[in-house]
Amino acid sequence: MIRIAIQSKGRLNEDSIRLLSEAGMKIEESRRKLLTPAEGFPLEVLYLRDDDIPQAVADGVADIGIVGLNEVEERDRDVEIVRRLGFGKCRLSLAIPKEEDYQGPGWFEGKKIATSYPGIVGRYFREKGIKANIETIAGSVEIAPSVGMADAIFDIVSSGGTLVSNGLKEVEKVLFSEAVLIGNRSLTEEKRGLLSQMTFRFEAVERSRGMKYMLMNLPSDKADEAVRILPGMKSPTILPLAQEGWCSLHAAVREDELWTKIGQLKGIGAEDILVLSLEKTIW
Ligand code: PRT
Ligand code: ZN
Repeated sequence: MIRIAIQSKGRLNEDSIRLLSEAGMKIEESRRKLLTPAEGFPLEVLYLRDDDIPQAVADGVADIGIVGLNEVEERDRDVEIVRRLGFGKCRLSLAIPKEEDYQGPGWFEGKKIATSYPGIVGRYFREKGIKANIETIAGSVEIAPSVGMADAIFDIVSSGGTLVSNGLKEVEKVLFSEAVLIGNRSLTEEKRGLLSQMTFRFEAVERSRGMKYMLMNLPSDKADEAVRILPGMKSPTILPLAQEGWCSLHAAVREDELWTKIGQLKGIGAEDILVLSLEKTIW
């Protein structure tokens, strides 16, 4: 049995549960307690606030966890970052009132910076040799400059909309973050084995994201050209059809290239093109 800590509610909760479920580890949400067993894998799920997840994993209260890299860096606990998970993407940035003239990080010398991430921004200023006053506040950081609590802020930015609506501009991007899978450093042999089975499944899920499976009929003498258009995982599968001179071609394609590839394949005579969603890709 391995225990994973995930965010109990908030931005990472849904995507964490979806990832587990797509990897064959279903959590019965209706029977949800602080600690809930998953179906389909020897896994139990511990629901915590994201702030507490790095420490829970470092102390072994949970064996592994899913949390923003920003929280891992801020808490500075000794945990292993097993892999990036590709969701919850954001950045931690310094922002100042938009009318200020900004020439570089020297602007922050002697200034007051409001943030919920004093650890990360403190390290940044130390590395740059800048002395700034860091004011730790728990929430609504973005309003601090307009109410006179601070000269600037250091906060999470995603679209940038919150900064704009508070009259601020982003001037330094300090950390790029996303959800990461973290692990305790002294897992037993058994738990290491379970973790590697989990990461194998996560890889398969991630690899299939944004991929489609295509089937089509093609004149057999165009098969070589089609192979050049569709490199696929090794190469496309080509099967003869009952009708003389025709074949069926199967291949996995990246979704962002789908329409270009379809255009090229139609151009060499492909017909009856089917596009299916791809659930898992195991290599
Ligand atoms: O209750 P708990 O402590 O568990 O949750 P929380 O309130 O501390 O965190 P939560 O659920 O808001 O965020 C969890 C994690 O999601 C963060 O630690 C980040 O790793 C990640 N994440 C991704 C974000 C955002 N995007 C995000 N946009 N976290 C917060 N924001 C906020 C940000 O604070 C700011 O107020 O969104 C606003 C900025 O968004 P834009 O789009 O206007 O720039
Ligand atoms: Zn939090």
